This record gives sequence, structure tokens and C-alpha cells, in this order.
Amino acid sequence: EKQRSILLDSSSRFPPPPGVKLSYGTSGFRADASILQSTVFRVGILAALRSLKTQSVIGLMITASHNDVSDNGVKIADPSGGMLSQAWEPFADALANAPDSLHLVQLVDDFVRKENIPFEGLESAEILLGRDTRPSGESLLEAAKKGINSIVGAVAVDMGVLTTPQLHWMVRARNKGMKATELDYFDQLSSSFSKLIDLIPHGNIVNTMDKLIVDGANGVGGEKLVVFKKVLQFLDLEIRNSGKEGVLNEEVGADYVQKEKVVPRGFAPADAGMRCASLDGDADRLVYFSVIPNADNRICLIDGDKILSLFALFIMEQLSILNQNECGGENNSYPATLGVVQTAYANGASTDYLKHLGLEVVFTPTGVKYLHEKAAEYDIGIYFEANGHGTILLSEGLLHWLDGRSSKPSLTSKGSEQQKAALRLLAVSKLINQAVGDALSGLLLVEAILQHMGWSIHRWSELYHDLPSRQLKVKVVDRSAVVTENAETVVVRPLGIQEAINAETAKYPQGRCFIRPSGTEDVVRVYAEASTEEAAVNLANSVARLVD
Ligand code: NG1
Ligand code: ZN
Repeated sequence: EKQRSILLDSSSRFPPPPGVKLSYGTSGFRADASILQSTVFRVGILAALRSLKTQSVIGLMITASHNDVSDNGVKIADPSGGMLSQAWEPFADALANAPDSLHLVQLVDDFVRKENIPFEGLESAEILLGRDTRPSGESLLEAAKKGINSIVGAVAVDMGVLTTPQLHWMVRARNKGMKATELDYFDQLSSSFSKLIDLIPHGNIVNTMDKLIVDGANGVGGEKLVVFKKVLQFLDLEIRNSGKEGVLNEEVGADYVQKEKVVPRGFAPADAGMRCASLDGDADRLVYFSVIPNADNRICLIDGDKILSLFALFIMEQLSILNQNECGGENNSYPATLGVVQTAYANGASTDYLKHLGLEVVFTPTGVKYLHEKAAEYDIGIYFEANGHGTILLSEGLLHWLDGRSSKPSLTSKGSEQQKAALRLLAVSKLINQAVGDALSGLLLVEAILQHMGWSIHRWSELYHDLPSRQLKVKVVDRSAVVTENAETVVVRPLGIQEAINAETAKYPQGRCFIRPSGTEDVVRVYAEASTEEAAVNLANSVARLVD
């Protein structure tokens, strides 16, 4: 009863914006920041209930990633550090759209009963809050606190300005009983990075490499990198667009660079030949690029697919060393399964390349929650979206076995190649964020592997050549009218449209094309690939006309 009146009272202070229907999409709720107070307040309630239900620490992140600075958004990190369980998304939608506080209290009441959420006011709940650098973040974070505080026993811990992956990492670490401050995060990343550098085979340290220039998207990633740089060894970093210079995501950042394939602000022809990287607005995406000399600001893009390919090569090398039989005798190898996960946006050339390496490549719909889930089925699962969001997951079983390999001299002689390979994979598991794609940790792994291989950005870029591709978006009244199947490669509704797409695609050598409704914007996206730039553009345009 007391709980009921607190909830009624506090929620009446956060009326929902009239005439807006929000849905918890691939990245939580996102909208213009001015209409989000009520939504964020309600997600605070949701996070508290999730914490009560799981009896674990939960995260709540306020960010709109690569979207405009005037937008914002909110999403929840589950106990593992991953995305909110999909089973709770319908409740999230219902809660966000409840017309008034009476309906809201009723919804909460029903849900608590249905989900058997312990709710005597005796249990405690803890929610870590983080936000990116958007100016609207501060007051939205207050709204989240109010939501959390309206659930008896729930405590909000304000972690301040963080990258999205930092918050996910902290939630995961806390639930494993580990320390989870930003300092702990930086410590773990920098020590595992140093470890990988220590383990570089002699002779490969050809390029105590030239510096890396990072575009921080004028957001939280750039800001954090400036701090991190001070404790980071073995890497010469220059950080641009770290926040002071310009507007968040405005002609800067990973999304801009990947979609437009031009240099971000702050970069110039004089940077040609340098190794450059771009983070997105909340630092969960990473792409690399180099500026093409005398080419009108065009770049040579190294996207998520190529980062995935680099990671896969390195992992395969370590697994193959581990499987070489040292004494020619008994075989102690661990039958580790390795799989890579992509979406339909992966460049066809990358998929061909990965398959030629002998890798198992599987596809899921867009949205990291799907990729992550799939990758977790392997001992080592590597997933990346072409836009640069991805990570590597390593199973507990494999880590345990590697621990044995690296420490028991009876299994591998000390200083042997096998021991080093085991130590490298263990370092990767500490460096790369196991909760979610993380641009900062991904960047360090890329840098460590390039040094390990002795590769320049050019050598890396030459692994394969991307097929020309084109992305368009078509504004539609109702994007839900488009229904897809088979990892979004086939349209099943509206009827007949897939046949029309097939007919268009067949006109182009190496043509591939698909459409899907966006999960974050009111648009239908068109992706086309073909043997030439012109063909890809034409194919995309003609299919976009089918959608219109
Ligand atoms: P939608 O709007 O559903 O295409 C976009 C990205 C996703 C993912 C989400 C979440 C593309 C084509 N789509 O989703 O990969 O990153 O945003 O931020 O890049
Ligand atoms: Zn992002």
C-alpha cells in the first residue's frame, strides 16, 4: 500500500508526452530528448524491478549513440552486462506508453504478480546509472533516479559520464563480485594490452608503430580516451574531436565515416597514409580508415567486417599453435568451436573471405542482441556489424582449459609456443569486452594484433577488397508493413516485392540487395551491392523506388 501511494505520487509528476508511442527497439527507447522525461523515469522503475527479479545489479544507460545531439535515449543492461532480456521488452513498451499513473501502477502490479517479483520491501535492488555527454543527460538521469527511488528498497548509484560499454562492463564486473570503477576498467584494459605486446614474437616489432589518430566523435569516447592515454603504454595516440572542438556526431564519428565514406571533421589531406580510427557517440562502435591522397576527402574504410577478419585471423593462429602437438605424443588439444556472426549488411567480399579461411559464418537479424546470443553458442564467437559494433566471446570452459595450459608446466613447457598462445587468448578475454561491443577495448586489440603481425593499415586493408555498396533510407508511413525473414534477406510482406527485388538484382553482376524496416528510425533501409560503384547505386535507387 505504501509502495502503491509512492508510485502513484511520483509517477503523476512524470506525465507521458501526448500522442507519442515509443517502443523498446534494438537500442532501447530513443527520441528527441525533450519528450523523454517520462520514459526515462519509467525505465528507472523497470530497472528496479529487473534488479529485484534477478537479485543482481542492473545498469541503466542514457544515450542516443550516433544520433543527433538533440536526441537522447535509455536502455537497460542485464546482470551479465548484456542487453535487457527480450522477454521483458513488451513490458517495457507497455510501461513507457501507459497513459497515466493509475494505469502505470496497475501495470506494475500485474507484472510483479505475473513474474513473481519479490516485492515485500525487504529485498534490495541496485542500479548503476550512466550517461553520455549529451546536455540533456543530466536532467534525464535525475528522472531515472526518481523512477528507481519510487520502488521501495531500490538504490540508484550515479556513475556519471561513461561510455555505454563501460557501464555494461561495470554491471558485469559487479555481478561477478569484482571491483568495477572506471579505474578498474582502465587497469584491466591496459594490463591485458601490455600483456599482448609482451607476447609479440621476436622480430615482429618492426613498427614500434607510428601513431594512431582517433576521431572521438566529439563525445564521451574521445573524452575518456584523453584520460586513458595517460596510463596507457606501448601506444602512441593522438586524439581529435574529443569534445571541445565541435558538436557531437556532427560530421564526425564512426557512423558518419562508415556511411559517407569521407574524412570526419578535423582530418585533412595531410593525414594521408596515417592510421586513423573513429568512435561513435557512445563509443560502442569502431571503424578504421586512412585518408586517400588527392581524392576529395575520400577515405579507404576499414569497417566492422574487416576488424572481424583481423580478429579471426589472430584467434585462428593461436588455436592452431595450441593444437600443434609438442611432443608428438598424446593429444591434449581442446576441441574449441570457433564461429563468426554477421548480418546481411556484411560486405559480401568479407563473407567470402571468412569462408575461404574455413570459418563457420552465420547470420542473424540486425541488432547486437541477436548477434551476441548467437556468438555465445561457440567456445569462441566473434561478431561484428559492418558499422563497427562487435566483440569476441570466450566460453568459461575454454578459459579454464587455457588457464591450465598456461600455468601447468606438465602440459606445456614454460615459454613454449603453446603456452604463449594460451596466454594470448587469456589476455584477449580480459581485453575485449565480454558484455558488449566496446570501441576502446576493440581499438586496443586491433593495435595489439597489428603489432603482433607487423602489419601496416594498408596490409590489413588488403586482406580483401570490399564490393561497392550503397545504403539508402526511404521514409514511409508505416515501416511495420515490411516484414522480413531469413536474417532479413527475404521480404515476405508486402507480397510480390521480393520477386521485384530479385528481378532488379539479377540485372547486375555480383548484385545483392535487401530491404528491412529500421529498428531505430521511421524508415525502410535499402542495401545494395554490385561489382561497380555505379551499379550498386543504380540497384539501390531502383529498389528504393519499389518501396516508395
Ligand atoms: P536500424 O535502425 O535498425 O538499422 C541501427 C544500425 C544497427 C544497430 C542499431 C542500434 C545499421 C544499418 N543499423 O539499426 O546496426 O547499430 O542502429 O544502434 O547500421
Ligand atoms: Zn553507439
